[in-house]
Amino acid sequence: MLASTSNLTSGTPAMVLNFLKTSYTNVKQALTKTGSLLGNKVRALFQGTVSEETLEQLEQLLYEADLGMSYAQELTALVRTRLQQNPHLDSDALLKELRLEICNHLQVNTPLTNMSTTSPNVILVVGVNGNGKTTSVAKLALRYQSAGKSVLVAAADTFRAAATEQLETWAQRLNIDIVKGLPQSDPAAVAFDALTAAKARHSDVVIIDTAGRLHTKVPLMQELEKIKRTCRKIVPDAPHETLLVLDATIGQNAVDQAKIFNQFTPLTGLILTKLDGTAKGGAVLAIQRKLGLPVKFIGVGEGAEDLQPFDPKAFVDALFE
Ligand SMILES: Nc1nc2c(ncn2[C@@H]2O[C@H](COP(=O)(O)OP(=O)(O)OP(=O)(O)O)[C@@H](O)[C@H]2O)c(=O)[nH]1
Ligand SMILES: [Mg+2]
Repeated sequence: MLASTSNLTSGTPAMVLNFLKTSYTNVKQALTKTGSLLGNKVRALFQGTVSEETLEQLEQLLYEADLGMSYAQELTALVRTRLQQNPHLDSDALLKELRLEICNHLQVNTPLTNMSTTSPNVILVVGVNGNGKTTSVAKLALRYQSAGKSVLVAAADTFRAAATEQLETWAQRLNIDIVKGLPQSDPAAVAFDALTAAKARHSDVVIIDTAGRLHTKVPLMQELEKIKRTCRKIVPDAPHETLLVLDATIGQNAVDQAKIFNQFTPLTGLILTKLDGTAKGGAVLAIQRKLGLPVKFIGVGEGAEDLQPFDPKAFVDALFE
């Protein structure tokens, strides 16, 4: 059952440089493309005399940026209060207030900062169909490999034969170890084999890809806990991270998905993908505000290097510039 492409190497300097780029060029380009940059819109609103109607328009603007109804109301209420306290506040001062308020609720939390050196660190990647799980597994693998860690990926999406092939192609391209199972075999068994192999090979990180599952299908959701229990037979404190991959272009639906996944299997964080697409950006903020789950990475393209650590301040600055 084991398949391996060994001979681990670090990423090329160019890849490493890409990772170190903290500028949010891609995100900003995307937000510009979708007309989501809010700064100038807010400035235009607050140019003249501010009335209750202006505040309603602000709320509408925030809502349309995918921040969700309650968060849009909450932020508008804050602006209303600030204006009551100081009616002469100009639009830039209001934007600053908004940025500060939003940043206060955003957590910075990078996975595996305290990596175990005695056992493999295990990252379980979950989510509904087509959100970008497999691609994110490959992107994460490259990230850790580029940081000098030995990585093994587990193709625990045994539901579709093509899924294993997809991860295998990535593993070959990135020169990363892979453990896979037979089609339709138990995904927990693949995880078991992967952790066993990782322990034997002294791998630093194991990243487990799972099949896409609808959050409304209870047996599929319960399968995730089985995978976790099985992992613990090999590495007692595994998985160290359970990351939910969410498609940022689906707006408020992503909030519902995260809520239900978290109920079935505790999540440690989120990867938001497709922020280079039609995402409006506000969903990132709404999810953190509502669920308190840290966004750990954002996906900004289909390439292996298109994964950036989420930098809340840079993101909010880009959105409200
Ligand atoms: N533009 C863009 N496309 C992405 C991103 N992440 C993933 N994709 C694309 O989204 C599609 C689905 O990605 P997968 O990684 O196969 O998604 P998945 O969640 O593994 O899908 P299932 O295994 O079928 O549930 C692919 O075409 C990816 O290239 C991203 O950040 N940006
Ligand atoms: Mg997949």
